[in-house]
Amino acid sequence: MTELLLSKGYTVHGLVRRTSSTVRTRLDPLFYDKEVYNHRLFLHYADLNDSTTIRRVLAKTLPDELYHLAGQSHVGASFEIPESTCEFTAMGTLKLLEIIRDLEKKPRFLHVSSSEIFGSPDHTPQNEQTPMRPITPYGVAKAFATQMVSVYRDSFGLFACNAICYNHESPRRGESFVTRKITKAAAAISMGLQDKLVLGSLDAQRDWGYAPEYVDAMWRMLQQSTADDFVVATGQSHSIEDFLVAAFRSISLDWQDYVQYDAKYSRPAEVKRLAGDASRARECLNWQAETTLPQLAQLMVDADRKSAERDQGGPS
Ligand code: GDR
Repeated sequence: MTELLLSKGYTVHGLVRRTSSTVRTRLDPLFYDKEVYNHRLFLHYADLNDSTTIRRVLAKTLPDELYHLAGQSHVGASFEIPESTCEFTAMGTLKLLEIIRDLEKKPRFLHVSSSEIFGSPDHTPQNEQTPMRPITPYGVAKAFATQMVSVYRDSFGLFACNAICYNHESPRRGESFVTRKITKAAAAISMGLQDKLVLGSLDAQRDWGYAPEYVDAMWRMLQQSTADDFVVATGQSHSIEDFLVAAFRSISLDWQDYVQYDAKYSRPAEVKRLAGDASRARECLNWQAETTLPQLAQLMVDADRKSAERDQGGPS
């Protein structure tokens, strides 16, 4: 998101959490770019449960647009830490809406919602009218946040939008999410650095797209004349096995020789099948997903191979 906004000439103020580690690998290329950091990109310490600090940063920086992508985003982990998931993902969003409501100059607000709000829907594909029926603590938190955005838009006139995003992946995906776990393992296996990959249930189907395309949709949403919600998805549902096949095909190996099951990666409740209907985004935003699942798997495996080679001291 930051890179997209910088490429469009924006000045970006990012909020980062204060921890004892200053490592922020995803931001490093921008952080070390002397023409960017502290010129067009500024970072501020803040936390979703620290309203005072966020209020102060917003009052000082007076943003035109606010993109809210923060929160506890691991669905499986939300069963272990439901309270903090709701604290950040649900209440954190409400706190932001409350702060914006009080600002004299109100920024346009984009909340990144999730297909998890649909839980086990009656219909496939889902669209903006599909009822929310979440079945995971994370999904419940996102449903709360999504509905609050709509309440603040209707009741207080905020320019506030929900981007109802289906799974969006890239080489920057966290290593505990299934796509990255697979591509990182495939890369390591192809280089003789790992000999197995342990996963949970392979039953679920997801609509996997490429993250840079999804942030473009988010940006387009805030350029509209009226605020609204949009499903952001490819429309194609694939099984985890499809992703395994694509990732291992790119290194010419058979995934079945390497994958093992461990119940610890299975969830107490599982969203079985999701596919999004992004027709409104196509019509109103002139947006559609381009990258296919095999392309996505290939580019993630390639990036993981390069990174493993760098770690090994080989070519980059
Ligand atoms: P998801 O993504 O829950 O859809 O949420 P994730 O990659 O975690 O899981 C996808 C599916 O894979 C199954 N699975 C495993 N998942 C993980 N993480 N690790 C495993 O070892 C494993 N084995 C099987 C899962 O059970 C699931 O069915 C993502 C997140 O980015 C959310 O924040 C976002 O809102 C939604 O996508 C849209």
